[in-house]
Amino acid sequence: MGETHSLEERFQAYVDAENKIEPKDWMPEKYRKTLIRQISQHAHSEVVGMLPEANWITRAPSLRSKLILLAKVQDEAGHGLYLYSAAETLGADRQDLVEDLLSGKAKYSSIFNYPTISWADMGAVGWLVDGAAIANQVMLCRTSYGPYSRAMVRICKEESFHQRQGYETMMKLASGTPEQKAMAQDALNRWWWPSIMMFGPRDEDSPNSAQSMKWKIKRKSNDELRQEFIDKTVPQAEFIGLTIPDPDLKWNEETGHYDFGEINWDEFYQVIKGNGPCNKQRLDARNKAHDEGAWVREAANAYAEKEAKRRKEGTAA
Ligand code: FAQ
Repeated sequence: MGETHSLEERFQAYVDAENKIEPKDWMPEKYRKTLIRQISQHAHSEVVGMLPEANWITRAPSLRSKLILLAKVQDEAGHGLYLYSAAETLGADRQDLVEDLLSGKAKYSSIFNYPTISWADMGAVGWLVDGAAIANQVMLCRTSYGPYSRAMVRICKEESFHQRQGYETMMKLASGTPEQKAMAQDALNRWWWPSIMMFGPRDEDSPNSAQSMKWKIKRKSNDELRQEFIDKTVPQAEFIGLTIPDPDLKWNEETGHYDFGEINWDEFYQVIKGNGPCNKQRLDARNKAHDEGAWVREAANAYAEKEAKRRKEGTAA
């Protein structure tokens, strides 16, 4: 017991000195579990996050926008793959993680349980959802676990391209016909509150934050990141002539931040419990894709076995 205590102390001192923890380093079991939980939820979010946008690929209004959207959705798949690999370095089995997603046991970001009903939603998702994701992920580039932090560096570069393409779409619509501008405003009205919920519960209601901050898995709290995102996004909305749907939103000279209205936490908890507008649809779509992809996994396994056998025979000869 005494020895475990001193190992934990040494671990904390190592983290405090800004060293990265690598897969083969000793780590407290709870550190490992917390990371597997967070990284796998993040991976699931990237994978489920492809669905709301994939919905618009066939209906993108130009070849240019179709190409961009297709590339963006493909990037999200890549992010999911890096993140599952990062979780594997902690000893997690990818198949177990995927099964937990498909059965509805695992969480993924609340934001992907809202519908994308107009083309302007592609703008709002890129601008707001990727914008919120970047705020969170720039902080995670400095997370204490090496493989996660390195995956985040590349992911952030791609997300910032996504954010810009979303903002460009919103800018175009907002400076278009009155109907287009109304479409952009409607998308902002529907995506604003779910986007600021993405950062998770208020700090005082966040059970994992204190320990994750101590271990430097998280470098900034949920509320700090939410405030950063709001402060950055409000002027962007003003610049393109759109209105944030929050009557309580007001610049506060004293704090140097925007004050904002009350978030509907009941809605947030309903969505993460599985009762959001699209939770069922999203899980059904993932299960269908998984079932329809069975032949690809079988073929890849058969090929790997054949190659291994060939190599073995080659070495024997
Ligand atoms: N949705 O104690 P905390 C993207 C859960 S970006 C669902 O504060 P923590 C890119 C939380 O897991 C989106 N559940 O938790 C993209 C915990 O549940 P548990 C993904 C949420 O971990 C863009 C409970 O509530 N980004 O995919 C949410 O310290 C466009 C208590 O919360 C990441 O995952 C939520 N919004 O802080 C893709 C970033 N918030 O496990 C496609 C990495 C909280 O105890 C298109 N994750 N919960 O049962 C993180 O930074 C953290 O996990 C937080 C939550 C900040 C999300």
